[in-house]
Amino acid sequence: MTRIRSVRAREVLDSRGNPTVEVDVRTEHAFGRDIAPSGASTGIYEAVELRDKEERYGGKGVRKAVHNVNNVIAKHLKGRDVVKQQEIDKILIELDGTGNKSKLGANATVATSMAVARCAANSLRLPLYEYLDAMSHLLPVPLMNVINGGKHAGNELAIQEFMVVPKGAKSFRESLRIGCEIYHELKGILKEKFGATAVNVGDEGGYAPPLKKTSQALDVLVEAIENSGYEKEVKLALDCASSSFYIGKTKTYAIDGSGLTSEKLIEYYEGLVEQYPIISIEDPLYEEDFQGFAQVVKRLKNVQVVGDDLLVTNVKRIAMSIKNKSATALLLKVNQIGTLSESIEAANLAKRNKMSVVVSHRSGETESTTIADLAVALNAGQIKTGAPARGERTAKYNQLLRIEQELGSKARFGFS
Ligand code: 2PG
Ligand code: MG
Repeated sequence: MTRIRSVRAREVLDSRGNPTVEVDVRTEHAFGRDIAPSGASTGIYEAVELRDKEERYGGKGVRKAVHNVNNVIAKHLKGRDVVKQQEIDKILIELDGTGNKSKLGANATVATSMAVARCAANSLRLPLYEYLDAMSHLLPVPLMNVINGGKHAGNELAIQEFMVVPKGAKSFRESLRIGCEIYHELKGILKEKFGATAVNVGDEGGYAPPLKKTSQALDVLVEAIENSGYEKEVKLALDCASSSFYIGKTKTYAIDGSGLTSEKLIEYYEGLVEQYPIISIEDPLYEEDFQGFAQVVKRLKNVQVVGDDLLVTNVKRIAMSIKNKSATALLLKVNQIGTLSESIEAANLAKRNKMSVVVSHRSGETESTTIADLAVALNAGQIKTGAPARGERTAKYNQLLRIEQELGSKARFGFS
């Protein structure tokens, strides 16, 4: 009854209007569908997204990845038991045979792997989070990206994401409301100070105002939080995505109009943390600098240091980070590694070593809600999935609202 009958892929669109891979998995009685997301500030150690590099869609077509699902993967998954996720992911890893999914494409494997899990959950008539872990009841605190910079916006802010973290709320529902109220207050402030064009939004739904300095963005954020009356409940988080403003030649970081060495950049972060209620900083230094990250962990004692491009959801890199004490949290993106099982393994390794786990979307997203269920299933305690606006972002927040309601009195909420 739970044997896979068919696996079928097609080319669909992501939130930036780029092609991506959607996969349908069917058993006799059940169906599961999922779609691969796509990053812009991608780490050099991420699993590889297969793109056609032909004329259509400016080279971004994914017909080869779709072909790989329909003609290679499908054959090998037919007849397999859909509830054996690890076994199926192992087949995907072996069929690919490379260290970085570059043969089949991580976009092909991730969409397949997630669609398999969805089909399995449906075949057992379970919600996805419960299928993935029946004991998990923790709703994550949202890290809501309300000001976009870096590669996600057309402004001059070096730092990519300015997030509000309503961790003092009593429930997920309340945290979402608080974040949303601040988002709207911020809109009013930006419009008044910088004109109507300042409230145009970036890739993740946050505003992309024409600001140049980090402190300008943080000042308006603090103002929005204070005006809304949530100083107690809300803290701030940054994703510097600093590989995107690191200049290899001079070993400096281009930020706020100057070129800072890593030592000066760490001092700069120390200053920010002193001045603003920042509790989490992602990718403070470029993606190869395990030693520099360790310095950040030491010097910013009360701040969570998150590894995204540094760790790329890869157990080998997480192990290196554990050895060097380079990060206190893992940013978890399923498409960075290419299968659900490998992502869960990455989360478990991080947790066993007392690292926090932040489940994350990509800047190019889809209507898939899988990461919402995954955040609950992993007991992650943190999710970052953009502003409380744009359908591909709210899809995840809305799914968490459903899960919270469904769990009822069993639901817990909190930062961990
Ligand atoms: C990040 C992500 C998601 P992208 O850097 O954390 O916010 O961006 O998907 O462009 O890599
Ligand atoms: Mg990041």
